[in-house]
Amino acid sequence: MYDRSLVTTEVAAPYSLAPAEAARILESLRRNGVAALRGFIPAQDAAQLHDTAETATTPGFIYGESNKLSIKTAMSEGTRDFSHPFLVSATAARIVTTGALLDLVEKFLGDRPIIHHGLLQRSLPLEDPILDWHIDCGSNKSLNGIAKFPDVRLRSILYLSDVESGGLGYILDSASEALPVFMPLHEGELFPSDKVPTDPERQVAMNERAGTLILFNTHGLHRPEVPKKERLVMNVWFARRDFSARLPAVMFSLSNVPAANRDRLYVFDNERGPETIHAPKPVSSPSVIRRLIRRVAG
Ligand SMILES: O=C(O)CCC(=O)C(=O)O
Repeated sequence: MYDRSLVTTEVAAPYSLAPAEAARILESLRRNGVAALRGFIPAQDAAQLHDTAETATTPGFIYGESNKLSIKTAMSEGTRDFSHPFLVSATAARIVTTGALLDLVEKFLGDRPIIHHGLLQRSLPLEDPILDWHIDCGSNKSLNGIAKFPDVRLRSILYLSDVESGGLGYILDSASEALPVFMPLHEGELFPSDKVPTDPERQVAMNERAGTLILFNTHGLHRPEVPKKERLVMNVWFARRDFSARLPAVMFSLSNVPAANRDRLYVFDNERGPETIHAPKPVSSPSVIRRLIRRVAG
């Protein structure tokens, strides 16, 4: 049974959770499927990550050219995404290797967590919603096609700007009823509106200040509410080690992980091994073809 009063916890000291705080957050995750941790990330760290996220989600941004990498910002309707927060930000790497957070995630998942996916995301102001109530059962589509995976995962959204509109919308205690409805839907089919619980007491819109870390069970019904202003966040999906889909390796820089957190490096070890490599199809360069044509013609 849901309990709205448990959803928000004021965390007394950043990056740590007193036993009573951890117990309350876990209870909210178990009963409501969602919890907001106010003050878990100090304002100055949220501000630093905000600036990195702003740069990395600027159209045209490319990371790693000096190393012949070219990781680009991905554009979609209403959002700009950069998929490698732990390569570009020591704050991002510190957050996901923090013991208090990982202990909590482990208790919820029942297994040592691995990172399934991470994302710095800028949401643009909108007039109308672009995403309605749904649950996350997905994986990396280029590795797994359209398959849905029922594995339990916990997602975190860290607000990097103050969110006064367009926060995460969540329906409390909806995971166990939503999963069996969502799984058989065809690709692209929307969650049936007559199956969305209507009790307003079960619906929360998480408009919170920068530095608030929201955790939620991905099987609970959720949607982004319509943002009136730009919103910057970091999204991270945590899975159990036995997650059933193929996963892309999680890229991080060791120099971004504080020495004191290195016993938690397992969070990057998603144990699927690297993506299989394929030799490129042979291509003839246009200049070679032009030279051949010139030789034959001339
Ligand atoms: O960003 C949000 O507040 C929620 C986004 C969402 O529903 C999704 O990406 O699945």
